[in-house]
Amino acid sequence: MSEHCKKAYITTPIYYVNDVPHIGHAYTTIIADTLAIYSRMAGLETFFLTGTDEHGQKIEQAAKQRGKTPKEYADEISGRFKALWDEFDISYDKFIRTTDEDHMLGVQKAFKTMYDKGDIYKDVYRGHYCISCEAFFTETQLVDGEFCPECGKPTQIVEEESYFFRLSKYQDKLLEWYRENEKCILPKTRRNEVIRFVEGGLEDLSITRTSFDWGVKLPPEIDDPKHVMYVWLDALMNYLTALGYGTDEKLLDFWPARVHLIGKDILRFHAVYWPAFLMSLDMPLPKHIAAHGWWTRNGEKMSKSKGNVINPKEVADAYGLENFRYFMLREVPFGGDGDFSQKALIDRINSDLGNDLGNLLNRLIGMSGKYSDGAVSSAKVAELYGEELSEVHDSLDKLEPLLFEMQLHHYLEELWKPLAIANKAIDRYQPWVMMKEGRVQEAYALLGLIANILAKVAVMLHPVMPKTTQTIARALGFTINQTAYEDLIKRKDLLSDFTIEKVPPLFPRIEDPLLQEVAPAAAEEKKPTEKKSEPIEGLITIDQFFQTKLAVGTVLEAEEVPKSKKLLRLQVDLGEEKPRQIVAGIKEWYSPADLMGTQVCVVANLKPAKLMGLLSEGMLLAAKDDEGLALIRPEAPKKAGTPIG
Ligand code: ME8
Repeated sequence: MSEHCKKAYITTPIYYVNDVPHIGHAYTTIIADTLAIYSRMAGLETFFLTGTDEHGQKIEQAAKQRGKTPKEYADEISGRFKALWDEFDISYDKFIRTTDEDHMLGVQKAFKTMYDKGDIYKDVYRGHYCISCEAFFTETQLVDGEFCPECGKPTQIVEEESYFFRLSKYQDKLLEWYRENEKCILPKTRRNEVIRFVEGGLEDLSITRTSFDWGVKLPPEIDDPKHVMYVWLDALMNYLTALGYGTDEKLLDFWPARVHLIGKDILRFHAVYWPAFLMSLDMPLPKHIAAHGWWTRNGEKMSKSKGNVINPKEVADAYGLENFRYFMLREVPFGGDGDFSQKALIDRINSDLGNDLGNLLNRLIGMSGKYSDGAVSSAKVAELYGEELSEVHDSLDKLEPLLFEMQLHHYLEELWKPLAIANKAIDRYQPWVMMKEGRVQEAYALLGLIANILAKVAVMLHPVMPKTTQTIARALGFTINQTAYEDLIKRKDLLSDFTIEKVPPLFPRIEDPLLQEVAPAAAEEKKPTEKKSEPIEGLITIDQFFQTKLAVGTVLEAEEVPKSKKLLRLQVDLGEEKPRQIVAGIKEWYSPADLMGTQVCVVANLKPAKLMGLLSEGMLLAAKDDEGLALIRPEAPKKAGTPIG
């Protein structure tokens, strides 16, 4: 980071309120949070913005489907995003909503400024519009002449009066910006992609709609009440209105943004439209637009219909929020796609965090307790272990640029080198031998080296794992803050002498997946591990229980099995592609009409079996006593396929 840049304005996309937060949203937000914590620690004046995008036809429709007004609906979902970020301790400075009054005023001011400049004109638009992506496509971009190239849904032909932004006017200026600023779009491969797109020619952009209502109106001076603003103009402007643009401009000196963090899905909007709008407004351009890749689950795209969307809270609750943060940032090279699997997460926790970091601290606590009653000193560290120390500092020096160029996986990889140096030093110098041979000073200095390495690593890991690293720091007698960063990292000072505080192991080993898998592709992970726990007096472990996959099913069809006194044949929806056929011995107690449309509980991973020549792909849960049999059903209706457990 260059010295003259004392401010850091960091943003996430503002998330649409048509969906509840999932791992993808958490990923972007956690990266931004990491950068923000680092910036503050490094003494930069930092402003971290996140929020929700609440206008547009998509939201209007989603609200209608639920019998709510768009605002009621937006309040609810926006609240869920905010609540999750609060629960995740995300250190945002502002949570913006595009329904905020001052945001809407700011957007109107921008529209008027561009209009007065001659960059906006009125015409008629005819095009193929995808409601889901809120984007127009040309005939040639469509798939099979009809479907959206981004999401695959059918597009509509829309012909309407519209205001246009002269995007074409900015083509050359944009190309100049990309070419002169090698790092304006990260990773660099994405920049090449954008350059190719813009070189292909830019058409003017339709920036108002008359076909729906739920959006920011045009400025009163333009007086054209049937138009509302295109949701992307409204949304992108949030980065400026959050700083008070057009209303109370006190914070506007945070502009330009140091980095807009986004997913690769919205690169075109951020790397083409947004800088063009800014040029039209005569505002400086952001320093970086950084686009990360896509998360899939066990190799599959996540989707609501597959029921394999990862709920970040569930993962954080099971595995620990900070372990999850570390995993996401370490697992995938920024810009590349990442696959979430519990196996990969467990490996990272056990190996990187448990073995490399946690054990090192445990070893230090153990050895210093034994050799010196917990007293640790930095005296003689530089003298006796200067080579190790300088290698450690070399690694630490490389970190900051990696962080600000979004190479977070490299950052963490590099940060693990000092830990390897520390672990290697213990194995090589064997302090227990030193103690035996009476080389006490050397052994103490070695412990001092280990403590200093742990302290420095903790400081640089702090943005990724804020609380865990404070616990490490506490054990080592200091607190992580700007002073510690200046002293231990910038000035390469060593720790003051301290007495180590014992802390419980930070990363207990995890043997088996802690969450039940929903996707069948997860079979791989469910393989029993080598180390199986023995049943104690008929008890089973939670993992053994979860080997039985129970789910709520909806009975779509029911009929008697000819010639059978006992059996009914059911078609049961378990939220999968096809309903399951289940043949159940319940005819004595239920007629087909009793069952149609009702819900049942199903053992869903039972080996299929044939009953009277019919394949049965599951078993219903029921309770039977002297008075007869009763099916077990959910107390309130649940979506077909909802796991039980
Ligand atoms: O696009 N993997 O909002 P959005 C990784 N409102 N990241 C993912 C992801 C996945 N599977 N799914 C979503 C919008 N994301 C607009 C933005 S900004 C002015 C307006 C993340 O709710 C990723 O950051 O669809 C992506 O860019 C963002 O969520 C899209 O969120």
